[in-house]
Amino acid sequence: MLGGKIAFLTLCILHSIPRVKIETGRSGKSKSRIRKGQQEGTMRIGITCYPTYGGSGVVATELGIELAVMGHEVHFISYSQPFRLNGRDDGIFYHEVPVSSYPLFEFPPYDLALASRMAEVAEYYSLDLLHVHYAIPHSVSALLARQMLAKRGRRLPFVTTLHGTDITLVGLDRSYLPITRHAIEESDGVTSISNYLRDKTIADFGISRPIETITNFVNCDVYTPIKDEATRARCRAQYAAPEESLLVHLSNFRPVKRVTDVVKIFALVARERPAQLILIGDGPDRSSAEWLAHDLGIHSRIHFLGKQERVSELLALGDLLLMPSELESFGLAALEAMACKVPSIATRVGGVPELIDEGVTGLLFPVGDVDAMAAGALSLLNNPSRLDAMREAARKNAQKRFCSTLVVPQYVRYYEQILGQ
Ligand code: GMT
Repeated sequence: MLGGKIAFLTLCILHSIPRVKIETGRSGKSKSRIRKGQQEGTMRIGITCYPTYGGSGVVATELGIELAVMGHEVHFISYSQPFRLNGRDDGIFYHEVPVSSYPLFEFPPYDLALASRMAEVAEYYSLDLLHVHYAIPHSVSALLARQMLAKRGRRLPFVTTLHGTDITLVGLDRSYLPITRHAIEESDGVTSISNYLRDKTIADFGISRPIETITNFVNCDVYTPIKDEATRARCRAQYAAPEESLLVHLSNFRPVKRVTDVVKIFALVARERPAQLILIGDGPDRSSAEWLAHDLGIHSRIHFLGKQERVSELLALGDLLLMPSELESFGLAALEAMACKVPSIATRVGGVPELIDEGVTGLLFPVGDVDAMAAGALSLLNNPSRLDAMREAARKNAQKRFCSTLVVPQYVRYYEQILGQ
């Protein structure tokens, strides 16, 4: 249904596992929400990211939450509170970066305000290091903050994590390339969310320093299939009749996501079998997608849900995720779906083949080949035993390779290595 249907999820709480839970992770450290002062061996980490909708902000926020659960103290420094932070998590602090405008400033210098705030927060809260997500302009601001504190005899190393468009689009703009390359070279540590992005950064920017791949991750307790079939059926019924297939898409609706391809693929699927589509997210291409849905006469079968907080609960309702992106350095949405036992119909681009095991946890196609993607989706939907096998494999792959309990300790070890240098 078009027109910003409000998700029913408050009425349909599926598997309300608290995001921050009490357990012992693989790192062996206590994961208690109750913090009585800082534990020995823990760090004070400043995290900067884009706080709005977007994969890098999601990863940075989830990382901060997981680090805090492990006993580290986490300070988010950004122009607004990251959207997945609810402000109640213990061990997490948020510092807003005020950017004052002045008639002379046609472009208020956020990167400078950020550098100042980073240096202040690092000093006032005795941060051990900064971790910036998305190179531009965060790594440049961190570099300035490090220099400011060095003058005062204080060490403030910083780690830059590359996410994708900071390299593939923005960083390759001639006006940004030299400063981005400089900040990457000068970072105390650099990580990339896939080998694809690591290799591309080294090749396109002529980087000589090592870049460590630490993949994106998912909290496998939050992103989890609905165990109880009756609950799943009840919640699914809000969107699809029992005999209908339910396809899902999750993105920020930027052109790179090719959301109109999602609608075209769905139209071809819906021509062959009863089906519904859930679109989660919002962004510049939403109205073109809505227009196309009307034009193709399938708008009544498409649920535009807009931005949602509890995406795990929606993903878990789907049979398949559609991710026909022009490029994905990783494809976090596909991982989140996988963890919910939902395989993907995706494009064979960037880092996606590192995430999706072709034919096992999803199907991959050339960009723009909507006919092939629709045929691929139908081949699975028409073959329930194959789809079931793929669903099982998707969840297993997420658990085996991408759970936060496996990946977050890699960041911790990386920080320790940087601090020990
Ligand atoms: O393209 C986006 O969705 C935004 C961008 C971001 O940095 O917010 O996403 C990139 O980072 C995500 C998290 O690491 C990855 O999962 C996406 O694949 C990547 N997007 C692209 O490479 C186009």
